[in-house]
This record gives sequence, C-alpha cells and structure tokens, in this order.
Amino acid sequence: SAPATGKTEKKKNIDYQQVYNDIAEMLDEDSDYDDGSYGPVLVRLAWHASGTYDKDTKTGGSNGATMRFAPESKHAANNGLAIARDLMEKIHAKYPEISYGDLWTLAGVCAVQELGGPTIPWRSGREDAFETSCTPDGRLPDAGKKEDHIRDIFYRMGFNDQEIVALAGAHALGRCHPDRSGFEGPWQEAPTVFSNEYFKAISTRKWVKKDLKNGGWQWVDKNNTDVMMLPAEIAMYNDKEFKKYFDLYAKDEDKFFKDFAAVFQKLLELGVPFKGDEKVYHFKRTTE
Ligand code: DDH
Repeated sequence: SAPATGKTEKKKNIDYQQVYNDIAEMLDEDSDYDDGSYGPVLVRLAWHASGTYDKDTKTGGSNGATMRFAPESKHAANNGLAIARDLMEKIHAKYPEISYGDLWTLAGVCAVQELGGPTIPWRSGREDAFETSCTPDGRLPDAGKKEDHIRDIFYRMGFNDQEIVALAGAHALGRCHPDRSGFEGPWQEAPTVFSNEYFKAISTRKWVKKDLKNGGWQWVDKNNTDVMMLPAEIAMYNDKEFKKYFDLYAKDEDKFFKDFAAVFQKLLELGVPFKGDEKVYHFKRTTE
C-alpha cells in the first residue's frame, strides 16, 4: 500500500472537467439576466479574486478566496459579485471538496472558453483561507483614474504593459451597471462573445464624453451612445506604450487570443502555492 504521506492523504478526487461542464450549463440558464449570460460576471469574479495580489508581500490573489468574507466582499470594487459567488455556491454544494479559489478561477476559465475565447490552461492547488487574510481595500483598479494609477496597480501584481493591455481585452465581455460601478453599458455591441472587438472599438471609434446622472462621466461612441469606455481606458489608449498593444490586438485577433490565454492563466495563478506536480487541464468546450 502507498505510504501515508500528507500529500497522498490530501489528494482530491474531483472530476474538474465535470465541474467545468456543470458551470457551462449554468451560464445561460436565465435569459433575463443582463445580455443572457452569467459568463461575464463569472470572469469578473475570477479576476477580482486574483487581482488583489501584491508581489512584494506575497499577499492576496486567488488562493484563499477571501472575497467570501467582509470586509473584502463589501469593497466597492466587488459590488455585484455576490451574484457570481451565489451561483458558485450551487456548484460547491455538488463538489464540497473543491476549494473556492479553484472553483472561482475554473469558472472564469469556463466562461472565457464557452463564450468563444481561447483555451486557458488551469491547475488546481488553491486552499481556502480565513477572513483574517482579507486584503485591504484599494488593490483593484479605479476606473475613474489615469494610466499611471493603472500601471501602479498592475505592476504591483507583476504584470508589464503588454500584459496589462491584453488583460483589458476581457472587456469584450459584459457591461457596466449603474448600481454596481456607477458606469453604464457594454464596451461594444456583442458582450457575450469573447473576441478582439474591444480593441477594434477603442481604436477605431470616435469617443465623446458623457455626463452621468450620478455626477460622474464616461466616454461613449458618438454613433452609438449605448456603447462606452471608462475614463481609465481612454487615458490608457492615449499612452504611447500602451497604445501600440491596443493597435496590435485590434489588427491581430490570433495574437490577442494567444497572449490573453497566457496572461489570464498567470493572473489566476498569482500567489498560488503550487508544488510543481499539478496536472495542467485543458478543458474541453461543451461544443467540442
Ligand atoms: Fe473590468 N470592469 N476593469 N476587467 N470587467 C468592469 C466590468 C468587467 C476595470 C473596471 C471595470 C479588467 C480590468 C479592468 C471584466 C473583466 C476584467 C466594470 C463594470 C468596471 C468599472 C462593473 C459593473 O458595473 O458591473 C478597470 C478600470 C480595469 C483596468 O484594467 C484598468 C480585467 C483585467 C479583467 C479580466 O477579466 C482579465 C468583466 C468580464 C466585466 C463585466 C462584468 C459584468 O458583470 O458584465
């Protein structure tokens, strides 16, 4: 019989492809929700769980899933994500062995792939932490600020300029909600399809300022004012170093998909204490 090492004892027997399939099935179960898909809000949950990482103190990141607890769940940046966390409770009830960090990141991977994005390699290895590990407020980007704030935030996680722009391409998906962030609308007209349309939109359309009822403002497409950009995004686009990557991804969707797959995996794995022998999953799409 196998020696009773801690590692053998901790080995979990979870069929992660089946977890993926169950999440995939859930994505369009409510056609009245937003644009008909829970995919975008699940991608956002995976990102906000991971993007709290600080490379210097090695705190935050998806490992502990500390957004389950206040104060982190109450940080303004996380408004609306209770919807995504509640959905994942249903999956967790079926697979009680899975850690929340693994579940939330797997859901992000599933949503990107099911909505037409690239295959994102994924590994298990996150362990739930307690509320004492909650990260301080202010670690996620403030959409009302400029490119230097965005650089501070993402350099702290360990990303470079090219990676920051590739990650921003996730805004092909989803929309802003007045009752969550205070901004309003999708970034282009097909918010449930993962594509490089975000980059095409930002680089080819005429953006004009629009004042919002709550006292804030955003950019809108002059020819379709339902479509928007955040103040931080146009500030990024006007930065020379960032701009070259926006233009590159607008022209080359294959390059965007390749770079996004690498950087989204990196994001979801920030601060996760892998041992090095984890299986790397390439999940099959439900359409394959
Ligand atoms: Fe984002 N994002 N994000 N974002 N994000 C919002 C929605 C979504 C910023 C601000 C906002 C990333 C980067 C940035 C998604 C994924 C990712 C909203 C609107 C704001 C505001 C929230 C709401 O009202 O519901 C800013 C600023 C940045 C930045 O880079 C400077 C990244 C890196 C990702 C990622 O996933 C890799 C997704 C998806 C949504 C849509 C959510 C939804 O419910 O729909």
